[in-house]
Amino acid sequence: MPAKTSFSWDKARRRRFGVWRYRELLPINDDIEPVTMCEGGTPLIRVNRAVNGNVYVKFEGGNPTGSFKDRGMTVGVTIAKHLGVEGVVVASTGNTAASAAAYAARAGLKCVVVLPRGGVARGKLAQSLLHGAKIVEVDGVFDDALEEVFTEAVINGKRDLYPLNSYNPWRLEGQKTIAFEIVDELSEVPEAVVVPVGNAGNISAIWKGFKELYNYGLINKLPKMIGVQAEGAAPLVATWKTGSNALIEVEKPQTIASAIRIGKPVNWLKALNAVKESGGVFITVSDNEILEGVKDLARYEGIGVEPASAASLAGYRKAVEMGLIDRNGLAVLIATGHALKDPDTITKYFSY
Ligand code: AN7
Repeated sequence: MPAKTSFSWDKARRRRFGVWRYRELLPINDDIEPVTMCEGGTPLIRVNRAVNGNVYVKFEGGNPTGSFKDRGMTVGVTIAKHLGVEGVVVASTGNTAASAAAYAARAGLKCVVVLPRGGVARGKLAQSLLHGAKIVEVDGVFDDALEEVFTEAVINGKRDLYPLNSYNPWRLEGQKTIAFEIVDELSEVPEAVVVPVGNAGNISAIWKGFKELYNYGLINKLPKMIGVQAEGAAPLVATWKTGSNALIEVEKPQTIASAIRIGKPVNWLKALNAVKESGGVFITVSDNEILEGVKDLARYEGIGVEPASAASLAGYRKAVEMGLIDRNGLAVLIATGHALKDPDTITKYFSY
């Protein structure tokens, strides 16, 4: 019997799902074989009830390990494998670790994850264990863990371990595909893209994606980038308010959203530039507003996100209230990670 459709489910076609559909816009030679799990291609879901307005959620919880980190990790681990290193190392508040552990496993590379002791949500820790990463815990917060990786892997030159934190440009190359998908799916450029900000890699990467489309003449306008931080972990908001280009660090960042409990964001300068250039803004939201966001996405929309991700809904509401973005304008909220990442916070605050 001849096939009824013209689809050819060959290897090449499957490899070109999600992030790798945009291979021409990634600076990677065609002869390099990607380490991929078909990440990206995540749902863009119309918001019906959580807010009035023309709003979509880009649900990055739909990625293979449940967060947007997979977009960067597929590219980063592809490069690591190509370089022939023995393994990879990351400092992480949890999602980067989970993603690195999974992609390293797939590539046959070792993986070391450096985590702030007691500061990582249980689902993420479980994923790192599941995929066989070596876990090193550091007393302190994420920023201390990152310093450890930077000192060991970069300064002391442990060349067998390739550092994959978001100062690694390959990660950002993968994450910029969020912008490509938004434009592809909506066939227009939103007025605002709202992004929870921790280390500030994602907001920088998404802006890079939009800028590339603009520079290639594929779009003729750009969105405002709205960066949202938790009140107790808001170095970029503090810096934004001064109007200067000197980062105001937060020594002891605190928020219920452990993913973005970061006081010294490594991509701070890129992110400041992205928000400024786009005509956007950095704003804070409280932990209560974040929890309201989690609840409303879950109960009005059926979308389960971890706390950090709900900062985008909380931030959108605030930005509209403050008149920073148009209530009727098209907006996309980046929901960065899945609810299952952080079962403890959910059972604590949504108990029966
Ligand atoms: C769910 O995993 O930094 O501003 O080590 O997990 O690009 O850092 C996670 C960050 C937002 C912030 N939402 O993104 C890590 C880590 C979720 C996250 C962010 C993170 P960036």
